[in-house]
Amino acid sequence: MSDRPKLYHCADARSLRPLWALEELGIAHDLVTLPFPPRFREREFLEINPIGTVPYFVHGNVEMTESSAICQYLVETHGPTPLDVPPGSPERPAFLNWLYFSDATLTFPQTIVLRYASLEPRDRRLPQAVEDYAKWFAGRLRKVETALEGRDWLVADRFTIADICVGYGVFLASLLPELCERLTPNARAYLKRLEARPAFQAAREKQGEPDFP
Ligand SMILES: N[C@@H](CCC(=O)N[C@@H](CS)C(=O)NCC(=O)O)C(=O)O
Repeated sequence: MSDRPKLYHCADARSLRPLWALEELGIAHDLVTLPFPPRFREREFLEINPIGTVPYFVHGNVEMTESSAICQYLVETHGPTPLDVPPGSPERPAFLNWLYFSDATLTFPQTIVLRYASLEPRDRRLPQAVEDYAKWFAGRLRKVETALEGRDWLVADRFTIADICVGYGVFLASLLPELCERLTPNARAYLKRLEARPAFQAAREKQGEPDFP
């Protein structure tokens, strides 16, 4: 495939997962950073991605909209790499579970908190939803906290895209006061290790100024 991958992104949104993976893998790419939410603030984007979400990823005739799936695609197309845990590895089921867990289970309650604590106009904010889903997030974070007991990374004793995908959720929590206060000790130490990675720093530098929360 000859085309450079192209990633549509909003600063610090879930598209940070594939942007960070691109940086970790050293893949030359084109980055388009949009204002958040692009559905309202960049109407033409709907002609490119009708659901209006980021990430939106294009590579030749490949089009993808799921942040964790794009990370998986990148390691599979640009590997072999230690960031992957390939089929046949004993840790593969746990690895896949973290990839799916990252968005469907961990980030889902975070989006409710973000939306009803700060994105909606003041008269549409829902403190009860914020409190309930912050608690829900904390319950789900317990799985991460336990997995990191005595370990630096989630699976296979090394940094993988599972850490990018789940680690993004921990990073996002640190940006939201209602969730930051619920971050537990192992998760906080994990976040420090993640933020120290040059590829994470490069991704955040390239994306420009965040305009949310
Ligand atoms: N499950 C998708 C969710 C994508 C998604 O909802 N992205 C958010 C950004 S964090 C978005 O674009 N929201 C703006 C909107 O829905 O208008 C993924 O993991 O990438």
